[in-house]
Amino acid sequence: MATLQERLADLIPEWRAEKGKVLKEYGDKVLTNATVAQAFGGMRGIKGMICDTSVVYPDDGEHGPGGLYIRNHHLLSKELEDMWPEQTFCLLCTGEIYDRDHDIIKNYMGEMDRRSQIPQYVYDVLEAMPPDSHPMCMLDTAILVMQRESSFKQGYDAGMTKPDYWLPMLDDSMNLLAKLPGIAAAVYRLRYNKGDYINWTPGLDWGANYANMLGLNDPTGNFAKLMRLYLHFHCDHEGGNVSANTCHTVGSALSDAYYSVSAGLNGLAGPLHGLANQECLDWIIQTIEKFGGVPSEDQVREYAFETLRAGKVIPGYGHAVLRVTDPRFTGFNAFGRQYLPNDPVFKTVDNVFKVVPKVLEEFSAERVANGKNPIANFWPNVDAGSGALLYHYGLEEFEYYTVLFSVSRAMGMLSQLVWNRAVGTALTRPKSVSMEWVAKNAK
Ligand code: NMX
Ligand code: MLT
Repeated sequence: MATLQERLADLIPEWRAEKGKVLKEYGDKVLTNATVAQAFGGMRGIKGMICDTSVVYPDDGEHGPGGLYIRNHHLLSKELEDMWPEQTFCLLCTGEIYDRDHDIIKNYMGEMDRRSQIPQYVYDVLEAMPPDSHPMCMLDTAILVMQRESSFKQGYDAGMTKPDYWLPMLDDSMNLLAKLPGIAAAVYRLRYNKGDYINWTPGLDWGANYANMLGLNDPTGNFAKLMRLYLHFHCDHEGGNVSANTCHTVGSALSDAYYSVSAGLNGLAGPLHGLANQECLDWIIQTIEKFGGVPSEDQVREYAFETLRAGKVIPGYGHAVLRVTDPRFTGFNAFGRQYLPNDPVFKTVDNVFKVVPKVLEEFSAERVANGKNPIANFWPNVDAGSGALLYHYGLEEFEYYTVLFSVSRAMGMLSQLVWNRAVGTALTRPKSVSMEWVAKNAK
């Protein structure tokens, strides 16, 4: 039976040859010129790393619609419709789409069953944490504590050579992915007093297994459907976002998958990155509470300005790269329209979408008139709508939402780590300069 590892073993020599060719032909070409403003501005727009798993196009253009392309397929393209996360991970790793009955997927699902057992010490550590710990802190701690399991670390200590680095990285990736839904579900059940942990069900897919282990009532199976979609949509967003970039940097020091992914997820836990999904739903619910029901467009406008004038951001809007509506938002909206069109929280998200881009545009003009930066993007990002869907199915603990994002994003970070080990990416170490250096030399 063909396995993901065997397929990668065929593909990796081609990637290495391609890297050699690209370096030989274009090695001395300039990718980007960086300005002082960009160095102060979070390196926005600086092209300084290579990532093949996915690309984000800011706008619509020759490539097609703007947004996320997983291995050259637009997120909302026909080929990626109804994709299960198992297929997503294999696509991220290989660039190939396999049907669910393909040997590689069947074998991968068997590996998930085989590796899904969570060590008892992980539960012990989680249970010893203060009961008000943030679910993200619990998840990241659980991942870090499993570092002792790392095959990469063992191989490295045993003298493994560079061309083989990708093999234990893949092994660590599969071990971590198999355990993550169970750990994340345990965090939920422990943190919110939901009763006993629920075990992994062999033969059930990754998304449905996670849904099942959370333990919410799902008579229609639509929550499991949402979880598959959610895990597929959040999987990767090229290499430069805070979590992927952090994971990449930590991994570049040959730190193993446990250190690297845990580090990346600590970045995802920030409110300007993945934590925005909890903040978004909080904002939507506040709007409903303030106006005593689904707010009208005028009421949304009023509350949006109130938020902005209080010096806060509108969570779920704006993006560091995108300049169009995030296709992940569009995809979640389509799910909402199909399965919960009359849900008041979903309806509010829809009203917010009708109003907030215009509000941000007006507010941006005010900012500019007051000598501040414009807001670069007025459109919703991935976090603007997903919470309403989770809330509908009874997952009402907002603080937990970034954990769901994390379980998915681990696929992107791990596939990037495997790719980096396969092609032998170098230690990350950009050069910094001081303000004094700028003042002396920028002239
Ligand atoms: N509401 C209010 N102000 C905003 C918003 C927003 N939604 N988006 C950007 N701005 C402000 C931003 O704070 C900055 O102000 P200042 O110069 O005073 O610091 C100014 O506009 C320029 O920022 P941009 O160049 O438009 O955006 P940047 O690339 O720096 O940041 C985000 C991108 C996503 C961090 C920013 O749009 C934001 O804070 N959005 C709200 C939080 C959010 O939704 N984060 C989730 C991102 C997706 N994810 O899941 O990771
Ligand atoms: C992501 O999915 O990582 C976010 O949209 C943030 C980003 O791409 O910078």
